[in-house]
Amino acid sequence: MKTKILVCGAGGFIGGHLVSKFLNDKNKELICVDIKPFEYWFQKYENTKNFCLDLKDYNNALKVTEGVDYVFNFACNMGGMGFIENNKAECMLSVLVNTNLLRASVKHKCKKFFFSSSACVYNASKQKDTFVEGLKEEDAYPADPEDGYGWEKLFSERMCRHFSEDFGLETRVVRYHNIFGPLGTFDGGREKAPAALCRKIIYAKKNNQKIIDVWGDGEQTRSFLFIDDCIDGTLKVFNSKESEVFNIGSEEQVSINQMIELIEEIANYKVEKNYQLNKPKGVRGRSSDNSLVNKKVKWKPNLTLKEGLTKTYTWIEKQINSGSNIEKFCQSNIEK
Ligand code: GDC
Repeated sequence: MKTKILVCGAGGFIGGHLVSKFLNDKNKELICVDIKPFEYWFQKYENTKNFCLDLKDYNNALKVTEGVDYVFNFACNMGGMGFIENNKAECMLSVLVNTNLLRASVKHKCKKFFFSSSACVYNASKQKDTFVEGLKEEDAYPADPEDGYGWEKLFSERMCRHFSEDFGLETRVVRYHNIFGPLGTFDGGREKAPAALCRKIIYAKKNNQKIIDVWGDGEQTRSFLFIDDCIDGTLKVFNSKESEVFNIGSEEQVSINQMIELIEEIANYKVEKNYQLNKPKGVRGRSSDNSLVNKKVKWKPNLTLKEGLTKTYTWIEKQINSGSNIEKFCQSNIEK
């Protein structure tokens, strides 16, 4: 008997990479779901069962979870700061997806449920300075997460915990810290800083421009995790016996200006920066503390930021040069 795995949000960035990782395993049957029409999926494969469905509808959640062993939920309405700061209600509506999937997984007696949470759950007071101490899992409480998106993630984390306690559904939850890499969003409004800044420098170099727009003063700090490390960490947590919430992030904290310098080196092209102080900036400083996940699950990232950015830059440059239209999907779920 093959293991039946459901990947929700399979047309998106992390979901797509997980499906691709599972593809060669002949013992797995893959069911892929995304709200996006198929032509907008970052990765779509012939030998998987693919559904374009809205999981905010409980009947759809029931349909796709039937007979499934493992559920991975990456499905949510999200993006970088430019998206989540301006679409708080849309982001919070993702709670319906996770709620429906949890209920349907209990009903169909699924064996394990994975939920993708975010570093946006962390308490704002711990992120007020640049080059902050890495956030430990316990720093999510007392709760004061990112408005909208972060509250939804924190609530859904707790729902997983209580579904586990009350209904015996085994759950795994991780908090991703700004995941980046090829086959992800780099344009259209949902892109995060690594892809956005690669894109801006690629365009500047192509068009011989000397100046790029940078949101904020460039001194704000973050850590960024390359997608291959993210998938490795996700599977290590999923397959482990540990059921607490873990960070999946990098401890290599840089300022946005420092990340731009790395991209300049990769591009072999120098730019001047037009700092846009009225654009979405998010927290002042954020990074991951991996001690817990390292101790309990034996996971740590392998790639440096520069190695990950090199792969990402090369992929985005190829998309831009080939006129790819991969990133044009930006749908509102609310009928106005
Ligand atoms: O968008 P993001 O990568 O999300 O932005 C990081 C920092 O980079 C922000 O301070 C932003 O102002 C700055 N920045 C400078 N220029 C640009 O052109 C740009 N585009 C973007 N997008 N940012 C720019 C993210 C969430 C995610 C996810 C992760 C978890 O917040 O948006 O949905 O949950 O956190 O770590 P970021 O890191 O603030």
